[in-house]
Order: sequence, then structure tokens, then C-alpha cells
Amino acid sequence: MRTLAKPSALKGAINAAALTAALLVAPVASALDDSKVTIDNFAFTPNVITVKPGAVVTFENHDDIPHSIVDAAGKFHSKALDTNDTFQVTFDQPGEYNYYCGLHSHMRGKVIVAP
Ligand SMILES: [Cu+2]
Repeated sequence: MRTLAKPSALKGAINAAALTAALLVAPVASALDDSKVTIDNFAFTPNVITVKPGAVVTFENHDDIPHSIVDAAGKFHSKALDTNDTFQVTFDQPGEYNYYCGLHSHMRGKVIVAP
């Protein structure tokens, strides 16, 4: 392909690729950001996420009241997170981790760690 492309055609292809990349940066970045859980309106979003072993999951509270993250098996828990506070957990071991909000126990979510 490289030997067949005229310089002008090649330049056009590169520009098209650059334009495509620029247009895709924002949506792709958010779609691949599967290690972030936000708290909005008393709910964890996404409610269930799947990550690779070793992934760092960031929880971020977007509500204007405090929430916390408590592992149902007692392996981790955050302090009460104020608005825009974050809490990070590194998940090294494969498995399923059910968690809830320590202040509102009906708020529940799950992290699935799978290779
Ligand atoms: Cu809460």
C-alpha cells in the first residue's frame, strides 16, 4: 500500500485518519473508562462493572450528600465521600465483589474481576 500511494493521496489518507482519531477521542475514552464508578442520585453507575485483575477502580460521588463504599465481605470500605470526593480500590484477585453504601444500604453495586 505504501508503494502504491502517491504522496498527495497518502497525505490525504493521513489527514483523514487524524480527523477520525480526533473525532473519536472523546467517546472512545469514556467508553473504555470502565474502571470508574460514579454515584449519581443514590445509584452506582455503572452498577456492575467488569475489570481485569490489577485494575484500579475509582468511585466518585457526584451527589450533594455523602456516600460511602463498603465491601459486603469486609475487604475494603471508604470514609463518607463528600461531593466529588473519590475512593480507589485495586482489585488484584479475580472474583465478584458486592458492595453497598454504608450510609444508604439499599445502594448496591458489584465489581467483577476476571482475566
Ligand atoms: Cu449513600
